Amino acid sequence: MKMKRKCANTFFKRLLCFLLTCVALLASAVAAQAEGGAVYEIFVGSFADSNGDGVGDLKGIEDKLSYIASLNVDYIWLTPIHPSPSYHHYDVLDYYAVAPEFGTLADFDSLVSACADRGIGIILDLVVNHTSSQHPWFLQACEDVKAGREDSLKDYFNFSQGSGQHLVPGSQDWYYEGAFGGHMPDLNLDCADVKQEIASIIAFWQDHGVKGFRLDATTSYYSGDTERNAGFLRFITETAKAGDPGCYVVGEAWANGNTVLSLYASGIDSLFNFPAADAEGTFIKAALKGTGEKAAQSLASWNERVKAASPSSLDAPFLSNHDIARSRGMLRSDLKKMKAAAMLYLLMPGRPFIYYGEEIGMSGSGRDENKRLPMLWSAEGDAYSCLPPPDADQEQRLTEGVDAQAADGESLLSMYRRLTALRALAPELERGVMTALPTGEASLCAFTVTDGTTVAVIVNTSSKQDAAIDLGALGLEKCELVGCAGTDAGYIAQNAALPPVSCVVLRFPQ
Ligand SMILES: [Ca+2]
Ligand SMILES: [Ca+2]
Repeated sequence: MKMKRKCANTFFKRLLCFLLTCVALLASAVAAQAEGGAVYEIFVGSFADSNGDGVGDLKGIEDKLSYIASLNVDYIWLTPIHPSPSYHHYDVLDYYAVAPEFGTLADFDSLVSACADRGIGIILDLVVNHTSSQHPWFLQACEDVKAGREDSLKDYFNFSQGSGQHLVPGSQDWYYEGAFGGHMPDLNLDCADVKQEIASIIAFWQDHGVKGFRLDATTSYYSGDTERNAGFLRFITETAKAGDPGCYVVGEAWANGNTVLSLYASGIDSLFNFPAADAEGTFIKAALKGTGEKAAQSLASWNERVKAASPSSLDAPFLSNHDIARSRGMLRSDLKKMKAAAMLYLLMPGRPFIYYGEEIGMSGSGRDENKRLPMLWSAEGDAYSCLPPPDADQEQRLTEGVDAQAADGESLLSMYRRLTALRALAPELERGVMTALPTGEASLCAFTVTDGTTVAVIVNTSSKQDAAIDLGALGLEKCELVGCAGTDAGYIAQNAALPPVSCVVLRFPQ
């Protein structure tokens, strides 16, 4: 379809009028705090090592804040920072402390303060389905259950006599629940004292300036019982918001769409959009095959269901995380397809999550350690480079680190920066209502998002073909240009077509 000349002229005139304004807005948005921005997930031990021991740490993150801020993020999610016997720290020994290899509580306070100066909030990983089997609570509880002590810590965990998942050390017939293995005993979330502990942990870190929590393993709170899981999510969300009404709570429910939607009944702010992530998810499939129109329909339907389940919620789209293979492999190391995937998830309504290293196209698949390889600051080596997690059996295949990509306007990193800056100009994207736009072009992911005002997002997911836009037919001919990426505004105006792997954001007149 070709756009009518009249529409093109109208659009071109408006474009010229607003182009300079947009450039100015873009510059100011980058300098100031981003609004409706993304979250940057950092696997702490693999990001930036400030003291040369090979392990990423809090001081390293603080030293790299200007880099993180260049991605226009509102929050940083830190994987667990607490003392733990494991490199990933998801089995916690002490919820009120910072792991010595990551730094001190003073380092944490310093990081929080430096982030606040840039308008960035810290999200902590709240791992309360289970503790470490070396946690003092569990060690004491095992002694209590063996001794038959009633007024004790034995109610903190789920013990059973005669049969069960894991034998209590030193016992012949007492067992305990550990859904993720014997080293991670499940807490008894019905225990009033455990709930009080969780409330104290939340309050402790809020006192230290934490602005949000990412809840680990929420479908394992009560395995297989979505209603009780939603009930516990409600307890945590209400507790966090009682301490700080602005606290942001996002849950990990690695489950099918219906389960995720059911959990939104808890009133939690966000649940990760697992159905759209990973190799079989909407974003990767659309970027691989160029099926943007189908993606728009499916994502609009998802967002409608999320809003219906909980009107105040916001979707949390992402490509990959520390438990999922790097999207580079799924996208066959094709830079164009990696850019298309970035356009899709970074311009979605809600709050997108960027897993560290995705913005430069890092590799890693197979065992978990490979999904958590050191951030590639520079192929030549960098003072902040970390060692790989122990037992990683893959090397980093990416050869151009942050330094090289920052200097290359055509790099994936430059595209991420452009897209997150563009997102910052469209705050409607955070909480707005999404509606798919029927373009009739299979490669175009086109939709509007309304939150008072309305923006239109159009992404050409094809890596080979231009895609025509009939602005008049879509009711977009009076829209103002907010910005674009992968193309320049003049090209759009004159050809009314989007080149391969490009996107445009427009705003409807008020
Ligand atoms: Ca270190
Ligand atoms: Ca559990």
